[in-house]
Amino acid sequence: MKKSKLRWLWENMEGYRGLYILGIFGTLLYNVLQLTVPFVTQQIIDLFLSGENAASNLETKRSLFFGLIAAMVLLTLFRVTVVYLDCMIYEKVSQAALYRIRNFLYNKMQRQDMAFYSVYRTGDLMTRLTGDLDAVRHMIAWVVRTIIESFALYSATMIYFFFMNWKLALIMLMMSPIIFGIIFLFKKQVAPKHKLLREKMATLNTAAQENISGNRVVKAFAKEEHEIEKFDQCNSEYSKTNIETSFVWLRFFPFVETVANLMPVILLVIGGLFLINDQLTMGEYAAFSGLIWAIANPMRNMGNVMNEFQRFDAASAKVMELYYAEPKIVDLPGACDIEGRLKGKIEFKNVSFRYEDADIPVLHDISFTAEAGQTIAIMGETGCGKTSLINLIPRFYEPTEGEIYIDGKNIRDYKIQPLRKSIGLATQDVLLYSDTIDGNIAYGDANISADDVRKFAKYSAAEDFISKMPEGYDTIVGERGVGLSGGQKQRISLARALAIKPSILILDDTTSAVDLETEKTIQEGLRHLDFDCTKIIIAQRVSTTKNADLILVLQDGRITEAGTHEQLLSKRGYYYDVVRLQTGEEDI
Ligand code: DUT
Ligand code: MG
Repeated sequence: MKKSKLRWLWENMEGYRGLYILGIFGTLLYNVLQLTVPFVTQQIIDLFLSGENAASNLETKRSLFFGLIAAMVLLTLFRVTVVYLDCMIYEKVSQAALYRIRNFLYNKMQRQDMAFYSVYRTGDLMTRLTGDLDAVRHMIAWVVRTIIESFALYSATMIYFFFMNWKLALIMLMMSPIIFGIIFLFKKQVAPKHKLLREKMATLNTAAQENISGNRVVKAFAKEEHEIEKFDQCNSEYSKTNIETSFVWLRFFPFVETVANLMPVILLVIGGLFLINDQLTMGEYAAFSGLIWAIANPMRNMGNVMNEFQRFDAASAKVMELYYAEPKIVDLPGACDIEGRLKGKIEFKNVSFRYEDADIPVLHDISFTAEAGQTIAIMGETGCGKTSLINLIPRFYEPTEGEIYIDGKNIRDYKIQPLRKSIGLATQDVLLYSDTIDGNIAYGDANISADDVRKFAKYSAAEDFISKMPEGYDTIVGERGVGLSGGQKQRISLARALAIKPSILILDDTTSAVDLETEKTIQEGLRHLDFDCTKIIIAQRVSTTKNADLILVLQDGRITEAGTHEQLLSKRGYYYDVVRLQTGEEDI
């Protein structure tokens, strides 16, 4: 993980490194070419304007005079061309690196564990993919370029100055350490500000994102004003931090500016003395004076460069954290593929589970067996650990103790992807994509035919309401299934789980929002599927559970009752009470 940020950037320029180096040479070149005009001007002044033989030179060396002017024009044109091509190179390389990093990050995020998503806020992840990445691009395209530019200009000019008059050049050079000292102090003060600024930006994005996706809740509670205020708070803090960050430079700016502005004054005084004492020609003085900006401007730029560099530093730390994040749940060495279909026998052996951030386990010593093709119902009050239990089967989380076997093999010994592809899961919190209903049902297997889509919709008792919609299966459902009722969404999510013809079907409260009649149709559909599968159904209704081969009652993360409907009734425990409550009968 502790790789230097610049090295990381360099690695991501793969395929474009040669071009980038060419770009850097281009920058060096066009900055050295900045000297052309002053250099030629110096020659012209000394030879043809102010030198001793100026008048006769103009007569005898006329062609040199025009040659110098032509060289000046041509070199200037050449310089402009180099600048133009150079800009294109920086743009191309930075975009290419950005493209690569962005894809890589997205890929990384897709492969993270469920636990990852409970740690990182969506707004923060979005910031990494947008604002932070932009700061990274800016580093490649602008910061590096400006540093090279300043360095090239400054050094070339200094070398030229030394050749013309080393004493005067040395005096000019002595101002530089002062600037470096100031910039160093500035860096120390501004770095933490940029880190803070980056955090504020993520907070702001999180606030906006949560509000957009949660706007229904906001409306339901009429909390618009409150949310606007909350956002305003984040916004003003972001804005305040931005201003503070800019003000840091303002504190140092006067000193840098004073030093930069002193340069022409020093030149005027000391250069003037040199001129009077004949230690400097008029042409040389003009060259010094014409190029003094090439010494002063790089100094002025340093503040800006340092600011942007610190922005890159804060942003790239965030991007790299994601770049090098590794999911904890991965294929074990030697994990095997799944040939053909799984039979679907599931065994839990003394499984306990605790969430990483929690102190106490949510599941204790869970053991049960589901034979291939059986239906297992899980019942229990809210928060007792039902969803946590089923999340262990596709390895969304790993048990802290105990093992889970499918078809007699530890699930850790299967490769994750084929394992998950064998499991059809309809989650408790239904999420549909903004796509057609057909597209949503066929999500797990894009190749299934329209007839099959219809068939699975029938199993899920969704056919009726879908065909009544204006555009049937081509109706586009909004983000998260806007435009559908809760029960309709659940049925589409069930059809989606069925459409991959899974060996194991897991339904997490999937019929909680449908009426009893529809539920009966779904039960009927599930009994007559045209493929074999083991079903694990979490449900609160006795009408769903009573036909199961095995009913598990979960209380506080422990199985307290297990058996068939009849067996559990005769136990007269929790299940018996639930049945009495739901049927309204005093005695069964
Ligand atoms: N829990 C966590 N972290 C999570 C999810 C759940 O700590 O990411 C806790 C909350 C709860 C316990 O685990 O105390 C069991 O949650 P689960 O979602 O498994 O409960 P459930 O039986 O599915 O409840 P419900 O019927 O409300 O869906
Ligand atoms: Mg649940």
